[in-house]
Amino acid sequence: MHEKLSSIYDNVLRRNPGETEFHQAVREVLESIGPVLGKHPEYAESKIIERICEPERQIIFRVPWADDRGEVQINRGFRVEFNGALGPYKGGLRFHPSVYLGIVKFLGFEQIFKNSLTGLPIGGGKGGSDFDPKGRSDREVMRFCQSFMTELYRHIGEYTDVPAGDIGVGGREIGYLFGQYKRITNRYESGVITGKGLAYGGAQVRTEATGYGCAFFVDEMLKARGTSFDGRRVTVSGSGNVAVYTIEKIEQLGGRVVACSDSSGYVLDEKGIDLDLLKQIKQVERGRLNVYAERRGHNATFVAGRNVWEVPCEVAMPSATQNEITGRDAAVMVGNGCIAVGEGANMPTTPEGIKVFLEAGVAFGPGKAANAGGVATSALEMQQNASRDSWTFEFSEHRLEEIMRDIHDRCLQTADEYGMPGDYVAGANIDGFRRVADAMLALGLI
Ligand code: NDP
Ligand code: 2IT
Repeated sequence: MHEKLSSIYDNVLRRNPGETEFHQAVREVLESIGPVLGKHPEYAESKIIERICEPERQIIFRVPWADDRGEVQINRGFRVEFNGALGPYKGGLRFHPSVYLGIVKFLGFEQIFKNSLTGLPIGGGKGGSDFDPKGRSDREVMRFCQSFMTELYRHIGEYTDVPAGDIGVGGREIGYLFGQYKRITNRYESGVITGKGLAYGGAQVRTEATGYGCAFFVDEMLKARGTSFDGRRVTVSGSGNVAVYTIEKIEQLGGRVVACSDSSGYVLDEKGIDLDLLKQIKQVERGRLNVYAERRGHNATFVAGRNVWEVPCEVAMPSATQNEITGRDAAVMVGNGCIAVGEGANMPTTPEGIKVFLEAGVAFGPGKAANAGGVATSALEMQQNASRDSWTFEFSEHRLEEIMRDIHDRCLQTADEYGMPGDYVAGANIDGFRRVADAMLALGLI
């Protein structure tokens, strides 16, 4: 790492003790942007990087609620408003027992550069709670969401901060959150949250956008190497929102997805995942993946407690959570003939894993580029809400495809410009950083 950046990184470690995921996300960006400082001394002079590493505002609050037995439960809520140079803070809410400040800050930090890469006017933020929705009734989830919003509402707004979903926060939760916001404020402020249902201000393609966008991004990487998804063997981790629509688009593009997972294990289905069955189990019944294998019969097997990356594949789409591909997993994947990786999840590959992929010449699409289709389509939802319009599915999907192609091309061009051809990690970090840095310079000492 560039000497100046290394001392900035040491300061980040000192100022944010114990927040290992945040450290990892910062390190990855700082390792890429050294060459930019050579070309732009004004960034270092005005301490842009030090400022970017310090969130503009961090909100932590108590979320009390009563479960179905009447017992009082207490969770912790977070919203980190990281950088508002490009637009209102924008980023999802994650409900998962592992959530703490270090996770929210890593996600918020990634979001700054991802949102910048979309080219749309959105700043970076993230939030969530250590609430675990698993096994909770709809009514419990509703009471939790209402209590969460009873504090959060005073910090957000169409022009201030616009949350959306992430792990554990899908259409059901967004509905309850928006309902409570509307009730407290007595405003039908559609643009305050994205991922809304189509019946009340949601946008076509937002549900599908992250997965579809990630498949489009990998399709572009494959095309850049003169090949395609056609006939390729693909594995996907997770079986939530991102995973399901990644599988759907890859099947449409001619690929065959043979495995997907959840935190209990993975399912192997050599004939290709039956998407209707997967959606029924995961989206309607909110069930576990072993049920998929039971109902699919002899075509599929469920492998409990093991890692989906042991299944040989040509293309891998990690779509579950952070640090799910280690250096060892990556080496196994490369050994099995993996030629491309598209990160649907945020930071799913460890630094050691990224190194293995890049050294092996794998086409590696980092999350902040490859999964930007979700937040980009959220920005399109904000645009439709602001103009009280709604676009067709076809038009919205076409916009998403254009945005993903544009991000892909800019990552490649930027990597070329800095003498690192084919390195999408460097391309994404540098291009995302430059736009935020230029806006911050123009806005004075903010
Ligand atoms: P969902 O809650 O819909 O699905 C998450 C999936 O990942 C589930 O299958 C879940 O399994 C699995 N998973 C979650 N945590 C773990 C864990 N600690 N270990 C193993 N498996 C786990 O979330 P999304 O699909 O929305 O999000 C998936 C990833 O994509 C996240 O990294 C998120 O930040 C990222 N992302 C999401 C976007 C969106 O628009 N939703 C946009 C861009 C990125 P189980 O049910 O067993 O826990
Ligand atoms: O990580 C992400 O980009 C998201 N969870 C989506 C954020 C958004 O505001 O749509």
